[in-house]
Parts: sequence; structure tokens; C-alpha cells
Amino acid sequence: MRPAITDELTDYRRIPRTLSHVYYDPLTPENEAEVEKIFKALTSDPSDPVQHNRKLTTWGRTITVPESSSTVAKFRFDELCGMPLSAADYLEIVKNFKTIFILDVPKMGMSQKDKARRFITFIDAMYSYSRASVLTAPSHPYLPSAMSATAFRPALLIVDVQEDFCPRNGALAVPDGRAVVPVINDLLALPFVLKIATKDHHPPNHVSFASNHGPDAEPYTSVTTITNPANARETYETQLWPDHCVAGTPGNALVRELAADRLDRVVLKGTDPRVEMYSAFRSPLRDPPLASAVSELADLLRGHEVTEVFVTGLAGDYCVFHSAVDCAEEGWKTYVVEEATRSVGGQEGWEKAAAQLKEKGVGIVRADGEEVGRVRELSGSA
Ligand code: VGL
Ligand code: ZN
Repeated sequence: MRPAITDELTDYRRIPRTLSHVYYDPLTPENEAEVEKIFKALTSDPSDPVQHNRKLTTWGRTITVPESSSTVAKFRFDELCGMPLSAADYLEIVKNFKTIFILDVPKMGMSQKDKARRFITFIDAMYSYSRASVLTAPSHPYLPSAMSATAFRPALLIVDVQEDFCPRNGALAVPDGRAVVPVINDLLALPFVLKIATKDHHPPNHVSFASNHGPDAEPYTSVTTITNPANARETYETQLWPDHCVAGTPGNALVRELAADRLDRVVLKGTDPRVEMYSAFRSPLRDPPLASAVSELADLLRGHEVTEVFVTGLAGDYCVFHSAVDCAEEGWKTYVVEEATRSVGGQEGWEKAAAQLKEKGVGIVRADGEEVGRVRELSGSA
């Protein structure tokens, strides 16, 4: 099936595969009835009845929600995107409901740019709050896979293969870390459509350095609390480390044996001194996301119409782990190539991480396995 929006505006790859509520296309009467049935089921709690025209207030403005319970809202497309609501209004709506129905999403060409832009703003807001909703035919509950039923456009992601993460002299050397390099160099010779390396790229005053937390803070054991600069109520605990990967130092460099000439791009992460950013996609802050801790990685993958991502690098139980989790959540079929990663916690650390990755839908594969084999079989012109 085709998405109900023209290709140049399609941004559905952002929709995580875990979404369980779907928009039905095309809008046959049967599908409308099916959607209505789901809405009724989700709003069947008698102590939380559906209200009509609930008012939300934000920035002194009032938004009307046509039909909603305390957790589920329903709009016609034009009620949501046909009027001049702002990104702040959409965030307010998204914050208030866990599941949002949008009915009658039309095809939008360049003549409906405003509506399309609002729609994408709204989808982005839903994405950043991990809200459920949206978009596909009953037989295709997961749109990106429906869009790419035949396409196979694999990318290689090489996480933080930097001197500071490697023995012997790395400041935060991962046991046996350097052993990933020959495996990754072999992968770099394959016809991935995009080959991206990331670098942990910290300023000297980075929050994850124990040295920035007074004499009692110990690397590997102490923790600190990180607060969202835009929202004091959103916090997370994070472990402290030795100073590592400081911008401009030798330890920050990609490992010298890595075939860096085969890379298409290097993406920097952890550049904001205020937040820890294990994931190559973004920091854990969501409410709202911190723009300086969201990388260009997702946009790059979408821009190249990547369908699956093979994750490699260091460390398997930290940055590889969090990057793979976010990647799968963003909707890409995601694999970690097992021989191409090593963990801070050694084999035991990796086994724990791998078990959690599998639970989150990330495949653990071997460099000589069939998944990488599909990449080998692609013609070099891919
Ligand atoms: C990493 C700890 C601190 C990693 C980065 O790349 O896994 N671990 N910073
Ligand atoms: Zn770091």
C-alpha cells in the first residue's frame, strides 16, 4: 500500500515499529467502523467517559479537543492541521493524551504545504513523547516495513571506535576493544548504502567526568543526576567515568587502524557538557528533548532511505546498546554484529546487554551470518 501522503513529505520512517494503534488507509466505510471500534474499546472505562470539546489551555491559548477521554483523543485531520496551531499547541495535545486518533488524513501535495508541515510537526511531537497512533492499512500495521517490502538498504553504524576506548592506553579502555577493528574494516568493504562512524566528543567540563564532581567522586562507581535544562522535573541518574574522548585530544581520534577512508560521515555525540549521551541518536531527555543532544543521525538514515541498520563498535553495554535501542525504536530493523563489539563489562556485560537488546527487537547477528550475507550479495553499485 501507499502512504496517504506524497513522497516528498513522507516522514513515516520516524514512527516506531512498536506503535500499536494504527490509522487505516484507504478510508473505506469498513475501516472507519473499525477505527471507531478501537476508539470505543480504548475509551470504554465508565469512570472516564468521552467528553466532547474538552478545552486545553497553553500559553494563554485554548485548544479544543473534539472527542477525548483522559488518555485518548480523536481529531479529524482538519481539526488538527487545518487551522493555525503551533508546535507548542501540538506538544500540549500530545502531552495530555497517550493515544491520538487522526481521521481523514488526506493526500497532501505541495499545494497543501501548511497542512503537511503542521501534520509533520504533530507527528514529531508524538514521536518525542513516544505516543501511540497513526497510519496504515489493517494488513500492514507497520508502515515502514510495508513501504520497504522489497527495498533492502542497509547502513553500517560504527559507534565510538576511538583511541580512548581501546587498550592499552585508552582512558576508558574497553577490554579487548581493539579487536573490533579488523571485523569492522571487513564490513566497511561491503556495499552498505551508508557507512557512518560516531565519535564520543566531550568538552573538558563534561558532566560524565568524575573529575568534574569533586574529590569524592570515583570513576566507574559514583553517579550524578542530570537535569533537563528546560525542565527541572525531568532528571536521570548517570554513571561517572574517567575523562575520555575530550575534543582535540589524541584519545578522541578514531582508532588509527580503522579504514576511515571508507566512511561516508562522522557524527559527533556527547558534545553538550550538561548531559550524558550514550545513544548516537539523542540523550534520554524527552520532556522536551534537548536540541543540542539530538544528533543528525536519524535524518541521515532517513535521507538515504535506509531500511536496516547494522550496529558495531564500543561499548556493547553502553553506547552500542543505547544506539541500537533507539534505532529500533525509530523504526529501523536493527542488528548488532556480535564480533564487532566489546563491552565495558566484558563477556558478561555483553550477554546482559544482548539479552535486553533481543527483548527490544534488536537482532544479534554474526559477521558471517545470513543478515550480513544479504549485504555481501548486494551489487557494489547499491
Ligand atoms: C561510552 C561510557 C562513556 C561508550 C561513552 O562509547 O560506550 N561509554 N562514554
Ligand atoms: Zn563518553
